[in-house]
Amino acid sequence: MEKRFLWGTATAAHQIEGGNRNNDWWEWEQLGHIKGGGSSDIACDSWNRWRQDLDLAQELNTNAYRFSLEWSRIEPEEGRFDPEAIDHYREMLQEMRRREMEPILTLHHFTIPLWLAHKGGYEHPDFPAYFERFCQNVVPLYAPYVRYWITINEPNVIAALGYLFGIFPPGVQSFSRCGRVLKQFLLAHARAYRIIKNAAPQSLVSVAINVQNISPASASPLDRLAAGLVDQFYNRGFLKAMVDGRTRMPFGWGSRIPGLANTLDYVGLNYYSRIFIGFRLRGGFAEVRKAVPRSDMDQEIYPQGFYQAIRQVAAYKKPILITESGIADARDQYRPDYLRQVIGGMRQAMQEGIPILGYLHWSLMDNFEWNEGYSQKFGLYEMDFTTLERKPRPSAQLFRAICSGEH
Ligand code: IFM
Repeated sequence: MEKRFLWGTATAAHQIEGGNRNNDWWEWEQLGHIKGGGSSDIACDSWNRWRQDLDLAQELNTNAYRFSLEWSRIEPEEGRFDPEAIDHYREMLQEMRRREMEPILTLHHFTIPLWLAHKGGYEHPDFPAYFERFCQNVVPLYAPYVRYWITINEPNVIAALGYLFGIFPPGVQSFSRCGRVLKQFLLAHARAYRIIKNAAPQSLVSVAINVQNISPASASPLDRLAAGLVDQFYNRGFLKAMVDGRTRMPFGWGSRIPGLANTLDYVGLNYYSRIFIGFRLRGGFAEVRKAVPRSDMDQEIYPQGFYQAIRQVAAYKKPILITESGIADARDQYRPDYLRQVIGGMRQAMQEGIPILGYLHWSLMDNFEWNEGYSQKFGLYEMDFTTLERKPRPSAQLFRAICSGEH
């Protein structure tokens, strides 16, 4: 078990690297799905500036950094693996080790190579095998440097936004297809888990699950029922399946997935906000909007829910790593208080004996926020997307003080 508490920031390749036109998101951007017409073309140019970004992370006095591999750079064509891209990420890992920063490596964060997207993407029957092949080609090379692995970032978000609400690629709106994709992620995770454990038996593997605080819109039994079901489907089902190896609604009816049981070494927890759910005759449930304080991204500012989210995932009796938490707040009006409150909630949970390995703030700097483009600013560093200058927000100082034990 890690001795030092991990304090860090989190990023994802497609959101910061720039200069890559080879994945499904790039194509989605070209189709005009992004707010403000934005594209990931340059993003933060971190493909070239990653050393400078590690400097920024170190200036916060962090000792960990979470980032992701861009599959479409590493395997730009089916079955062809690019040695330069592979070396690029290895160099990053080596540099982090030199700086005594713990890398937390995400193998898949929202994007797939175009060749795979054009074949049917996550729904292709061989998606788990394609992911396995990708992992086989990178995991043994990176294993000497990595202890904490995340196979898939927010499988529940990709399934919900891409296959139920249709606002992420491929823009599908179908409950059954959403369920099928979740099952594909479980199959893919199980395969990746084995590869990682074979290469590095001591390493710890998880997904990063997005946990929303889901509350009933009213005290009515039907609203409670609807909220409970959404909570099960969205927050709980995937992790439970990783523990007992069985499918459940919405991705099955109890069948066993080979190799899946006990593939949750720790819980990677991403927390942002709360939603209210009400019962509806048509569709079963709907989000109910209440008059609550909201971030720039229209999410309720609800740091109080963080403690509850930790309590919820503590039920799996595994160590917890906070793999993301943050707020879209261009003017840095609410972030300092948000930070103080989530760290307070985390400390309370730790005092109660819940094992927490670390806290990784989303995000190091403003970046390409998927369908929201550059309109949402999650960064501790403010980014000028014209000059690519990075400037610390006041919250960066606060986070530095927290990481230094001064708060
Ligand atoms: O930017 C995203 C990230 O890619 C996944 N989790 C939520 C973040 C903020 O919306």
